[in-house]
Amino acid sequence: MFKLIFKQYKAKSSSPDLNDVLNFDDPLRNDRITAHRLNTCHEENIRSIPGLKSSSTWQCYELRDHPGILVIRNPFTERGLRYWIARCLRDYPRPPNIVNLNERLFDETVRSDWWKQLHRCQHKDDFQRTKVAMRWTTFGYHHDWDTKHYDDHMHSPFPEDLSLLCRLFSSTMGYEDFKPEAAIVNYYPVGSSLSGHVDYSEPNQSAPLFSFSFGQSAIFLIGGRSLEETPTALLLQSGDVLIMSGESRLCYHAVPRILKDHKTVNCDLSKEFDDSCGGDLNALDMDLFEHVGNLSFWQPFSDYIVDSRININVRQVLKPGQLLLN
Ligand SMILES: O=C(O)CCC(=O)C(=O)O
Repeated sequence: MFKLIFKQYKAKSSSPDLNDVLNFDDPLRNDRITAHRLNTCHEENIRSIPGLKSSSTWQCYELRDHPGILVIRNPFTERGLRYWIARCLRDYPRPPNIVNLNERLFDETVRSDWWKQLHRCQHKDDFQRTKVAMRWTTFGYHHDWDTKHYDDHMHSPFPEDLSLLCRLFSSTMGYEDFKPEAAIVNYYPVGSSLSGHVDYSEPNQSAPLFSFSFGQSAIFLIGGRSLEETPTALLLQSGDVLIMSGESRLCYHAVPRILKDHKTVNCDLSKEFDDSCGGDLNALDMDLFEHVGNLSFWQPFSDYIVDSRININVRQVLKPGQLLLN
């Protein structure tokens, strides 16, 4: 059943039927979604990270048929969204992080600074080829796509800003001990997809998985422990935070379709008040946080997400008390 529904949403010939896709903009009209209470005593911590709206405005939902699947509908300010998009495009795909770019197709200059070299492309075709070639970057423990194992020797530092963001969300969800140890940033040009899979490479399979969506929206399928079970389709929009926890942590999931429906906000935010600016200014790259408010700086990032989605997928790898993998 999972594969059939995946194919239906992926089919390029038709525009997808969104009638059965759960939309968190109109959640409580649907009896498959319930409101989920957050641990709001963390407001002070939330204010410590610039780019997040006050937690009193956050809307969190749980899926009735998939206990443990939680969605926080975009808790980011416009500047916050821009910051994370820029981090994913400009900074995260650089060494020592690993990227998918094939060494037979791209030389070292592109593989080590894709975003910079992309904007040096002289020809439109070259630009497009280089743009859509970037599909993932990994950091922390690097996922080995062949063996599906992590290795103590395949590890790069986990960025402090993303670590703080994840620890904030995990404590808000009641997972005080969550440790962000591995991340995959997935880049999805419109027309691409990710087929059904279960994330079982982590020795720690009881810690939740945090997934942040930016740019264009996606249809996300969440199924059960077997491919026989009928999945539920959700609409993930820019800024949404999806948490796979509890019994849903080891369920099949997929992204059959990227929709081109998200309009980017291109006003100049440089003079605008960001309600979270009082935060701990060392937590983020504050130069970048400042610069994304400037229209000419923001424009290339905005152009990228006009036809692309970015997903940051963060996992804990080690079990509590475990120091090494091998
Ligand atoms: O893009 C997404 O929303 C999901 C990504 C995912 O499932 C993965 O990286 O394992």
